[in-house]
Amino acid sequence: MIPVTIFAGRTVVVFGLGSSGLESAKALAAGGAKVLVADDEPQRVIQAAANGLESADLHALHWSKVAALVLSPGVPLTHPKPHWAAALAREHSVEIIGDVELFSREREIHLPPSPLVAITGTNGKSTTTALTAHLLKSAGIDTQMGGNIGTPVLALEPFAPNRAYVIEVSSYQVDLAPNLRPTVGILLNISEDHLDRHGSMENYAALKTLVPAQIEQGGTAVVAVDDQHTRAAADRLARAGRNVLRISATNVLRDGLYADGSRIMQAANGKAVPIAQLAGIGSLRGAHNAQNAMAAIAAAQALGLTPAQIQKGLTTFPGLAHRMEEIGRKGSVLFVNDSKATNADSAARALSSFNDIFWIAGGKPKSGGITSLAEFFPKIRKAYLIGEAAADFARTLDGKVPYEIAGKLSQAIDLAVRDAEEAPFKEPVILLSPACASFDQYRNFEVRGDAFRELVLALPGLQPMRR
Ligand code: UMA
Ligand code: ADP
Repeated sequence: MIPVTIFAGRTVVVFGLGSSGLESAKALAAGGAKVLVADDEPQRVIQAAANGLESADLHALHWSKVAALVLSPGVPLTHPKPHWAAALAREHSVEIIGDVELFSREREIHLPPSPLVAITGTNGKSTTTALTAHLLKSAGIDTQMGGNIGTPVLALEPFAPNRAYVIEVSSYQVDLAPNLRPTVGILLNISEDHLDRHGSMENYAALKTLVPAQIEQGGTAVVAVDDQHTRAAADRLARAGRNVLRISATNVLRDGLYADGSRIMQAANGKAVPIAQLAGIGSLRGAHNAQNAMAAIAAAQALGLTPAQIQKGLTTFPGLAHRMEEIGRKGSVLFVNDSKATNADSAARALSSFNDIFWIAGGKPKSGGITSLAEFFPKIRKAYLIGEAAADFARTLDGKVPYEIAGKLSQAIDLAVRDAEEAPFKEPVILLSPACASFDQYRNFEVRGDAFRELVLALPGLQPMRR
């Protein structure tokens, strides 16, 4: 845990007692603050009390004695309307911050500050965070990884000389972290998401842009310029004098990193040299992963890794579960778990990354269905449809792609194995990339992906992938 000392001797209210709130409360108490906690769920408050935390009725509180309100990222700050606890703090001019802000302020008083890589974007945050941490670790750097990816930042090991931190930050967390000053601030991409919480696309894009904008002196702002929002952001940051490193998975750049097939090129003044190779790295297939890989490479370079160290790290990256996760092979058939693809946009990434696909799709449908995926239909040898969306998906595929209504995942796998094993292709791929939420049959996408993995691993003759 990182004890938070900056509020020592003062009163801080922590609202929201999930993983990040509980950790904030403990870290503040360990650093000498008087901590009061609250949550809309009485059960959470009872649990916190059992952990020795003192609760408070925020309506009856002497707010003039409160130094800060630490809000959990899931609690609405501004939209659709400010949460009542945030409104109360504002009424009394008490600052509202999050756990990432506590982390950042604490980091700044431990000199010299530990290197910090902060990663945001609409998609690819977790993959880039895990890959960056993996590159640093495999080069022997003492590395801590956390944030939105799962481990609350204050649960990480305390600051120490030469200990590097790689954190994933969501837009909710950025909104509560006005002093995030990373050594490397990465912005991957911006597309429409979470507008209910930020009010407008402008607000959302502006928040995301704060991550590269707030780099510390001498730091590097890494921006993938593959969409209009991030391109505009990179130009603005460069005009404001930030040290911007552009990366692109889709275009040749004069300066920065870009992908040429599976080679990563480093360009300066229009001259480019290859600096890394993604060919044959199963966990980094696809243009989207080239974007993630370049961002991680840029961070690793900024932190002093050599090209050889970077290549070694890329080659050994196991990838994240449920995101184009290679489970194993049965003969020539490759099994891939992409359960995280809960919408058509995400499924498109996987469909674009493979050929000769035996596609397992369906679940709880999302609006728009799979009509947007038509460009990939020629690569799909057959589809196996599961869950509530099956009938709708069948209508879209009718006459274009052979399909069977499989109902359940186990049935879909059996049918797909039967077909793929008989198919004449070099590497048939049985791909679970549902383009649907999981809630009709599973608790969440992780449980769905775990079920797929277990069913596949139980197939006779299956060679599991080494991870
Ligand atoms: N709560 C209230 N009132 C509310 C809302 C929430 O009292 O109006 C309380 C709940 O009762 C609960 C607590 O707040 O006790 C939950 O807080 P939280 O939702 O902020 O969740 P944490 O457990 O603290 O997890 C948070 C992140 N959650 C969100 O941003 C929603 C986790 O990201 C993150 O991994 C964790 O901190 C550690 O940093 C999750 C996420 O879904 C994975 N993120 C979103 C995403 O990726 O799209 C942004
Ligand atoms: P996040 O943490 O931002 O949700 P993940 O790394 O968990 O992102 O990836 C989630 C899904 O987003 C992947 O399964 C893939 O479909 C898609 N994805 C991953 N990286 C990118 C990227 N750079 N651009 C667009 N989509 C991506």
